[in-house]
Amino acid sequence: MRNAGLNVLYLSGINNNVMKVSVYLFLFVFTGLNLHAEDGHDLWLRNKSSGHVNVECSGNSPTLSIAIQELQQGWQGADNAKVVLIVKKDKSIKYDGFKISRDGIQANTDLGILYGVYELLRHQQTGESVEVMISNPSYEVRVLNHWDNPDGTIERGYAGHSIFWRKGDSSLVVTESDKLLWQQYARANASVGINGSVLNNVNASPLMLTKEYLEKVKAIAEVLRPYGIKTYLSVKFSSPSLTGGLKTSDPLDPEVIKWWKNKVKEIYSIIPDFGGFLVKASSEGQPGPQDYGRSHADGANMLADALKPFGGIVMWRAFVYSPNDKDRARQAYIEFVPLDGQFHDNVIIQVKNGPVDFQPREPFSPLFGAMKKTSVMAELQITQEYLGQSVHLVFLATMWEECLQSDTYQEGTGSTVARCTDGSIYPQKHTAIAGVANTGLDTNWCGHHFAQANWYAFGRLAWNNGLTSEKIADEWIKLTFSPVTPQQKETAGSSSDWAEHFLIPVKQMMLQSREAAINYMMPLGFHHLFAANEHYGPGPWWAPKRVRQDWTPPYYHRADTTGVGFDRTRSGSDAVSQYHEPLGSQFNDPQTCPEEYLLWFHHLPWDYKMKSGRTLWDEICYHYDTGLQQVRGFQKTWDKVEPFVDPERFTHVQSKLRSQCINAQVWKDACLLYFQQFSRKPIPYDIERPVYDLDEMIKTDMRRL
Ligand code: GCV
Repeated sequence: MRNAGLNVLYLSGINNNVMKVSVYLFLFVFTGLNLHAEDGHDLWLRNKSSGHVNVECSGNSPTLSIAIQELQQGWQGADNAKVVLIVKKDKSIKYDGFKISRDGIQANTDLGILYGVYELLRHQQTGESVEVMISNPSYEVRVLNHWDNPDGTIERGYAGHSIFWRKGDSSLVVTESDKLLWQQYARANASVGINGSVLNNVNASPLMLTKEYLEKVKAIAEVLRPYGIKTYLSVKFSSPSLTGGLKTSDPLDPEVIKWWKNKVKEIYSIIPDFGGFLVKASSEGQPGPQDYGRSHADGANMLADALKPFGGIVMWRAFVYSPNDKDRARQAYIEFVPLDGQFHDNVIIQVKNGPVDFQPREPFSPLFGAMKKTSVMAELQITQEYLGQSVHLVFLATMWEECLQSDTYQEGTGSTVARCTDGSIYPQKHTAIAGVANTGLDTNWCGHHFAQANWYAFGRLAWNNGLTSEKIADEWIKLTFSPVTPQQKETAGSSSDWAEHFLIPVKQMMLQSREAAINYMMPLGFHHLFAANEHYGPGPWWAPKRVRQDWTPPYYHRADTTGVGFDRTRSGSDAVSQYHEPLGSQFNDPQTCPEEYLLWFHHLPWDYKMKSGRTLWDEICYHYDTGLQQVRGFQKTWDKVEPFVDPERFTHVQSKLRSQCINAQVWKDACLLYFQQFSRKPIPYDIERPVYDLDEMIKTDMRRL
């Protein structure tokens, strides 16, 4: 159901340009309901050609054929123009980069040509002038991590089941519709420069390495290959003993080494361009080298050596923590920094952006820049596990930009996370970046139309880690929502009308959306306040006895009547000392610690004076309320742009925003009422009162167990 009071609402929005609005209203009433419906399946690739293009290409390959076809299908330049595609070595072009000149596109590889074509079309379709340019990717490997299980479920997936795997008798059958979907998936990835897919969950099933599953991987790889997407697999470290019939999976055991070598050989015999392995080992109960008294380096190097002759890599995750240390946030650094220099050159250590776990806001992981003789890559989470899943509209590019542009100071000012991982500072043999995918079988792929923007943003940042979120949002909105049919164009009016009434407000909403989520979920450095294991709703009280303490919110917020926050200062857990100066000292002192990280690093009294002059308690209250008000603002923004959006996508997003608003209210009420028990202070009287009852909320969450 669309907004029943639309006409009234829309009219009430008129201030100065009555005529223009009347025209919109007229068009909306008489044509708006017939706006071409869109289900979102075409993603940001909806634009069709508006004229003819003559393509000249000397080479011949499946990838070049796609490049030619894309140009013909999406061309929006001068009618009958000529474009020359040339594969020719040029030292200024790196990896699969490309050069766009007046005549056409040049690259070292066929894939570079395809990327150049997508760039050219993107410029045309977003109205950006096409200039002579060289574009090189920031990272060699730009990979999606799918947490997909062999039975088709997806860990932390919110957009339906896996596009690769399913359960039942037909689980390993490959149909024509499977292939079509994989091809559409590959095309979307290639269009933003993604060049790898890890096809299964890091909590890996050993099944994946069996002959039957490898045959399916082969079928997937064949569809992905022309688009330049390499396939990778997550592997279970104990596979030799689980499926190989060996007594051990000790990485130094000769039989184990031989088993992996043979397995790798078998994989390359059927998938010659296989990319390599992703490994979660000795982490959250997964088996690993430490089960045999060996180090992460022993484990990673053994696999790397097996892959080396074939050019494969190992992405070894640093997501490790045990309940025994006093602070989960310190542990990856403690385990990995002493191993710096011991990893073989085809191992890349994959580090989550923050030291805990993809929270709405974390400082960057101190591992970035600290491992100077090891390739290190960032792992970002595209799927919104901790950010409202596929219900909340949260544009994540701002979060990733914040992380990538954070200065680690490891090699002086300007040693940003981006530069510490892309080879500009350290001589890494391989450079890479990973994003945990948010795709599934939902028609719109991501569960929420705006979640597509996060997939898009990951690809764009992986290609160019210096892009701003503003630029990415701008491109995505234009590609995803610009009017394409004559009817839509008529409704939208001139491009400046469309920009004023659609592009600008929607972009603003996207750019504010992550800060809004932080405000209503976990402002001022709060983290992990989630109820139960679902990681959706609030549960600052949630601490069942049977659950490990470091999986419960009180471990992180430490609220009591004296104050709130995790003391990670030098007199606390000392996590601050893992940051290079001047950051260590800056974080250590509440006066110099950025307020957005205050409760991450400090336990402070409720009446601690904030920069605004308010007490900490009042500031917390205002942040929660601001977050809720921001979501209400997003609802207004969206309702107002209705004339410019097809009804299908409009109503979908409208309804998601309603749910987001309800959830933001729950977050605000739950956190304020819960923490108020400790602060013993009133919620400032100019703030709207909570509407939910704390006991009820606690009961509901307990029932969800
Ligand atoms: C794949 C968090 C998530 C888990 C995930 C894990 C990881 O703990 O909640 O679902 O497991 O991170 O990244 O390995």
